[in-house]
Amino acid sequence: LLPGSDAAVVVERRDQRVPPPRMYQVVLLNDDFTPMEFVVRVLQEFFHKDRETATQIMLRVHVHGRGVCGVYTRDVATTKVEQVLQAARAAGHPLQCIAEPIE
Ligand code: TYC
Repeated sequence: LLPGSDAAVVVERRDQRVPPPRMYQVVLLNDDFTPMEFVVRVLQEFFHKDRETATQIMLRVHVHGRGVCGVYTRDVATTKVEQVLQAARAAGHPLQCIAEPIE
């Protein structure tokens, strides 16, 4: 402020809370051709599951048709899907993986 000025500085207090980001679950889909061992390794490498957990998820997909690998923000979920599809393609497997918003 200039000396002698009567102007007041008004700082509005704004609500700085932001809503939590929308979360996406990455889902593996079953098929008849991708080897079980390949799926277990994908779950270990890209979703940081230990071997036992990875095996449980793989078997859930095998039996029920689909299974959740993890829940992430949109960009991370999209990247995981791309990594899985790229690895599957490179190995010649038809493994499918999708990201879907939760809630
Ligand atoms: N159904 C496959 C088989 O019998 C195994 C499999 C599990 C494939 C999970 C895909 O996402 C999957 N070899």
